[in-house]
Amino acid sequence: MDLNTMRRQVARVLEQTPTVDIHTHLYSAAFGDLLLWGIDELLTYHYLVAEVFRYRPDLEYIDFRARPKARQAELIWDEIFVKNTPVSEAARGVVTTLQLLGIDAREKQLDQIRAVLAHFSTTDYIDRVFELSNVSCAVMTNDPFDPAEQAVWNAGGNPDGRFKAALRLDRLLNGFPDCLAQLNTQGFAATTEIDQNTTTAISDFLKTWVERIQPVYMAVSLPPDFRMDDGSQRARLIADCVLPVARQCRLPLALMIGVKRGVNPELGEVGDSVGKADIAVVEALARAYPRVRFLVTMLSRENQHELCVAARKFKNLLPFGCWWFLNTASIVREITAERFELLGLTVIPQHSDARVLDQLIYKWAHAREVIAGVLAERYFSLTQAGWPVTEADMQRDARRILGGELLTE
Ligand code: RAT
Ligand code: ZN
Repeated sequence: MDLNTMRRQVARVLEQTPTVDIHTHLYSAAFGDLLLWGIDELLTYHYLVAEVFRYRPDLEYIDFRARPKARQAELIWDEIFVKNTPVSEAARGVVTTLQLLGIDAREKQLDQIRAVLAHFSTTDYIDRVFELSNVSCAVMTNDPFDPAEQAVWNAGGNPDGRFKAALRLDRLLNGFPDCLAQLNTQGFAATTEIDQNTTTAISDFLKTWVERIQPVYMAVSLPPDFRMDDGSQRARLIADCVLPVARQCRLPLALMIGVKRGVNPELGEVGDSVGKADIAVVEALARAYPRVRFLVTMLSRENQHELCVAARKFKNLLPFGCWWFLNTASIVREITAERFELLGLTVIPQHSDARVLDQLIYKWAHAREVIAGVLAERYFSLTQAGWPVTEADMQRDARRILGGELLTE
C-alpha cells in the first residue's frame, strides 16, 4: 500500500471513531442560553474577533465591542469572508462547518445562512452536530462560582449523557480573595487567611461540587510564571486543598499552563496571550504527587518538546490537546508527530476548545485530518520495516487516542 492510500484509510478509520472531546466550553441544553450555537456565534468567536482588527486597524476596540452581536457578526463576515479570502484556521473553520452542514455559502449572503439555521431547534441542532462531528461526549467547563450554572446544578443538573462536567478552578485559584463572599454564601466559612479553617472549608467546597457535578477532572489555567514554591495563595490552595481532594476523589487535575491574561485589556476576553512556562513546575508536581494524575496542556510551542520528555519520566502525566493558538494545522502536525514519536499512543492528541456548538464540526474535521496524516506516516514506515498494520490495529489505536480510553485508565 502506498502512503496516500494509507492516509485515506487512516482518515476513514478516524472519522468513524466516536470521539471524546475532553475540553470544550459547551453546555447541554439544560443550561439554556449558556449553550451558544449558530452562525452569528460562529462569526463572533473570539479567535475571529481578534482577526478582524488585523483587517481593520482603523476600528476602535471599544466601538466594535459596543455593537450588538448581530452587527459584529456582519462586520466580521464582510471583512474576513467577503472582502478577503478566509484563509486563517478559525476562518476556514466557518467554511468547513457550513460545508459539512450542507449549507451553500457561495453567494456569501449571511442572511441566507441565518435563514437555513433558523429552522433548527436547539435539541435538533445538538443531535445534528454530534452526528456530523462524530463526537460521543463533550466535556464542559463548569465554574462553581457562576450563578447561571449554579441555578442549573441546583435544579437537577445535566441529564444529557453526551455532556460531562469538569470542575474549573480558575476563579478559586487565580482570584481567591474575590471568591470569599460567594464561598461564605454557599456555606463554606473561608477567610483571607489560608489557615486550617480555610483549607478545610475549601476542601469541603471542592468535595461538595465534585459530588454535585460528578466531574471527569478538576482544571485550572495558569500563567507562564506559575510556581508551586512562591508561597502564593494559589500554590497553597493547590497543595493543601486541590491535590488532597484530587487524591481522595481519584480525580485527575488538568493543568493548562502558559496563558497571559489581559495583555491587551481593551480587547476584553480576546486580549489574552501566551508565554513560555518552566517545565520544572510540572516535573516537581508529578514527582511530589505520584498518586495524582495530571492532564497537562501547555500553550507555548516552545514548551511542547520538554512536556513530552517530562511525560516519559512520569507515568502520572498525560499530555493533551494543542491548545488555542497551537490549534492550527501546521502546529498540530508538528506537535502530534513529536508526541507519537516520543510517547507512542499514550497522549490525547487534541481537544476542541469549542465555545460554539457548531465548532465541533470543523475542529474535529480539521484535527482528524491532521492526526490521520501523522499516524499514516508512522504506520507506513512500520509497514516498510516489515510490520504490517491492519485496519483492526488502526481501529484499536483510534479508540485509544480519540475514544477517551486514556482518561479512564
Ligand atoms: O481557547 C479558548 O477559547 C480560550 O479562550 C480559553 O477558553 C482557554 O481554552 C481556557 O479554557 O482558558
Ligand atoms: Zn478552553
